[in-house]
Amino acid sequence: MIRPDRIELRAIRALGTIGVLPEEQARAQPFEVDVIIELDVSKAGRTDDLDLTVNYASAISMVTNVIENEATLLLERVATRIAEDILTLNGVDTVEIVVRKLRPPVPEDILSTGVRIVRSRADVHRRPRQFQTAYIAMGSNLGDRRENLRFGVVNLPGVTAVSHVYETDPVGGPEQGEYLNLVVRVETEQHPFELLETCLAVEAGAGRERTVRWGARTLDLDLLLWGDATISSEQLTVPHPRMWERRFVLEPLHDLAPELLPDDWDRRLPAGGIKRVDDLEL
Ligand code: A4P
Ligand code: MG
Repeated sequence: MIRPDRIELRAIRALGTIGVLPEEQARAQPFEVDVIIELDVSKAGRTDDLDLTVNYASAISMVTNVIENEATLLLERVATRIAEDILTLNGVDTVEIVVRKLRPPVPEDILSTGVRIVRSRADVHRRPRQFQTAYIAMGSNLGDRRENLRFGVVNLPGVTAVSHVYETDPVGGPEQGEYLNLVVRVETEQHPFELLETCLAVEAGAGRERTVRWGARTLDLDLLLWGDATISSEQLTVPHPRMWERRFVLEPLHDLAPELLPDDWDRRLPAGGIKRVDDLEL
């Protein structure tokens, strides 16, 4: 049998607080991870199209996120969590993960301790996945803004509530028109990185072209909150790093989940630049 194609990411390094010894909990230690992904790259090889293969940046972000942000005791758990996240990437059926703790704090002279696991999508999906509540902000200031928002709400899977719609002055970026903004609640089985991919696909469906940062856009989706997870990586930061300073985010979020906002949110933000308009007709 011909061996399957593989993508190999070797020696991804990150610092994490993982381990059962007190000194392992006291300060972050160096880890090294290998990720070997089995997937058919023949189409990407023929077409040079990134959408037909795995974006290394996403896989690397998943690794560093688990190491840096998830407090766990065992390397077995770290390896399993990384495998679960990588298996959510399009086209990935089997993945091998090696997690090494470099220079572990034991009296003996040892270079690394480690765990190697192989998991397939079937292993992970046998366990029922849990639903999480996430909040996503949508904004549009190009084209038919209301229709763009409607497109976003209808095409994003798992939407269970939609805030009022607000017309808002643009914040940051070049001269541009006023936005329509809203926030939706979704009940989702998708992990945060998967949900981000879904958001980017919905933006693309609405004809979004990325030219200028903070520039005008047909439809922008920002993942605000995913359960109470904290993620900080190049690909994804949750909670959304700028949400607490933005009235165009907090006002509609307050419609859906006032308990998630600090008591003084309204006083702390500059007033104005926002007015409620008709709700979406879905
Ligand atoms: N990314 C990281 N974290 C997240 C997250 N939590 N949610 C990464 C979504 N994306 C996240 O985003 C760039 C990359 O950010 C994504 O590919 C993802 O990997 P983008 O949408 O391409 O870029 P952008 O939107 O131009 O930049 P940015 O920094 O996301 O801008 P914001 O914060 O989205 O702000 N004024 C009003 N009144 N209303 C608005 O809706 N929106 C913006 C955009 C500016 N001013 C506005 C409004
Ligand atoms: Mg954005």
